[in-house]
Amino acid sequence: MKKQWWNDKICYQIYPKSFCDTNGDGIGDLPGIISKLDYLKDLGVDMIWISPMYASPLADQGYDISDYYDIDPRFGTLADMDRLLAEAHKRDMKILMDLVVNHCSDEHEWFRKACEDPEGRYGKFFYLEHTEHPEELCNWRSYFGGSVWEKLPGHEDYYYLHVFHRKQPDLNWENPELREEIYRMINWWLDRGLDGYRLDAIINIKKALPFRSYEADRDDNMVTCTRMLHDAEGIGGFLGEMRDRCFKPHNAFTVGEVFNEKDSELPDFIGDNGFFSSMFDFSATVFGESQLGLHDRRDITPDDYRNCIFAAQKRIEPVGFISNIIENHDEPRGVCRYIPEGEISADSKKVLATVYFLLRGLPWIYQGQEIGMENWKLDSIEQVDDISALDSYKVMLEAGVSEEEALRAVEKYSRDNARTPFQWDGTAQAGFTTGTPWLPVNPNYTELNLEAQKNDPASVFHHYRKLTRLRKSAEYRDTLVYGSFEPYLQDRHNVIAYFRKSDKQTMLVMANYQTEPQTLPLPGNVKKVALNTASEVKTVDKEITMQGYQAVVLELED
Ligand code: TEU
Ligand code: CA
Repeated sequence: MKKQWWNDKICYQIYPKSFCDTNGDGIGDLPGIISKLDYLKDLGVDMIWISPMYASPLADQGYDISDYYDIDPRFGTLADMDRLLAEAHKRDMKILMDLVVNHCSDEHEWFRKACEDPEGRYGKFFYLEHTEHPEELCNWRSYFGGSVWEKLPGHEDYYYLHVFHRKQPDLNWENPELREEIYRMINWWLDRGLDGYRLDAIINIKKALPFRSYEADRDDNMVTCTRMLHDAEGIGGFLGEMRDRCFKPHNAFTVGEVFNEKDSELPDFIGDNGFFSSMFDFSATVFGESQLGLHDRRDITPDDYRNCIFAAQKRIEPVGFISNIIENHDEPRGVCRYIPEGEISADSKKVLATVYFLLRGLPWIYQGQEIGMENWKLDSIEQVDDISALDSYKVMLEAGVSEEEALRAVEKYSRDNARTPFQWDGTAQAGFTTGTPWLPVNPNYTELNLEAQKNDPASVFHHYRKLTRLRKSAEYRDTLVYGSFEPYLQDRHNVIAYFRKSDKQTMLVMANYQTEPQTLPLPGNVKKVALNTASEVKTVDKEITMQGYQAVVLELED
C-alpha cells in the first residue's frame, strides 16, 4: 500500500444543524463550527467532514440540494464558508464537504426546467419515463418507502425516478452533460480551498438499465431498490472519470459511503489508484437488518461485533485503508448499539472507543461521540423528525406490529438519535442555542455534557483525547497507523483483542467486553502499558486479570 498524506489523520463528522447555533434560531451554523475549531484541535482532530450545508429545502436535512454553489442561509453564507476554510487551514486542519450527487432537490433549477420541458436538455439530467401505463414501471421500492416513481409535476404521463425521498430526484449519470456539470461544481469547491469530500450514497449513481422489475420482497409487491445494484455493471467508468477529472488533480481526500459493494470491486475502490481514498466499514452497521422492518432487526452482541470488524479488517488489509466508525448521522448512538442494554457506563464506553479507534484505518468520531452521547427516549411518534424512521413506523404498523413495539423499534434505530443537539454544558438547551432547538436536546444533558467531562479526568472525553494522542505519539504512531492487524483470542466470549504489528514493535489492544472480570492469557511479556481504562493492570505469569469493562493497550517485549 502506498503511503498517503492522510493516513495518519484523525477525522470528525459534524452534523451542522445540531452542532452549535450562534444566532439563536435553533439551527447550528457555520460561525458555530468556526467557534469550536480550537476545541476540535485540542481533541486531536485533523480532518472534518461537514454534512451538507448547501442551499436546500431540508426535506432530508440538506441531502436534497437546490443549489450546489451556495450555502443555505440557515447555515450561513459563502463568506462564512471561506472563513471556515481559512481558519481551519490556519490550524492545519482539513475540511471535507458532503458530495450529494446521486440526486438533487426537486427544487433545483435543473429539475424545474425538466418539468417545464421533459424532452429538453434538463429532462435528460434525470430519469424520466414517458408512459400512459404507470403500472408497467419497474417495481423498485425507494430507501425511504413507497415506489421510486413519482409523477412529474405538471404532467400526466411522465414519471421521474427517486431512490430516496420524492423530493430527491435521481440524476442521470449516463448523460455526459450532467457529468460535466458535476465535475465543474466539484472543481469549483476544490479550487476554493476545500480539501476533499465524503461521497454520499455513491454506489447508487449506476442503475441497472433498462429498468426492470424483480421478484417482490414484501406484501407491497415491491422490491428494495438495492436489488438492482447486484445487476448494475460499470460504475467504475463514472467513478474513475470523476477521480481523474476532479480529485486526483487536487490531491483531494475522498471517503465513500459505500454499501452493497462486491468483494471484487474493493481494489478498484480503495486500492492504490482507487476511485476513493477510503470508504467506511459498515459491516457492523448493517448487522441484523431485516427487509421486514426495524422491529425485526436482530441485536448485535459483543461477539458479533468483534466478528464483523475483524472480518472487515482482514478483507481490507491487503487492499487499502478503511474508515472506522461506531456511528454517524444515519445511525443510533454507537454506545447504545454496541454495548448491551443495561451495561452502558463510562467504563464500557471507553472500552468500545479503544477497540474501534485503534483498528487499522482512519478513526472517525461523530459529534458527541467523544462525550458518549446516548440515544433519545421517545414518548410518542409525534416527536420523530427523521423521514426514514417515520416511513419505517408506517411499514411496521401495516405489517401488524403494535404501536408500542413499533415506537420502541424507532426509538432504537431512528436517525434522530444522532441528530439531537450537541451537549456542550449543563445550562439551558445544553448550551447549543439560546433559542428553541430544531430537535429537542436529550434530557440527559444535565449530567452528560462536555463541560462536566472536561473537569473529570476519568471521563469519556478525556479518554478520547488520550486515544488521539496515543495514535499521534512519536513512540507508537507508525505501528498504530501502518502496522498490520492480527486477531487475538478470537474465540473467547466477550473478548475483543488484536495485535498491531510493525517492524519496530508489537502492540496488543485487549478488552474485557463484559461486566464480570475475566483472566486471559498474554502472548508475551509486557514491556509497557500504553493505555489502560481501569485503575490497574493485573498481570501474573503471562496472565492478565481484567476487570469488568476494562481495555488495555500494551507494548509487548520482542
Ligand atoms: O445515506 C444513504 C443510505 O443509503 C442510507 O440511507 C442507508 O441506507 C442507511 O443509513 C443504512 O442504515 C445517505 C445519507 O447519509 C443520508 O443521510 C441521506 O438521507 C441519504 O444518503 C440520501 O442522500
Ligand atoms: Ca443558527
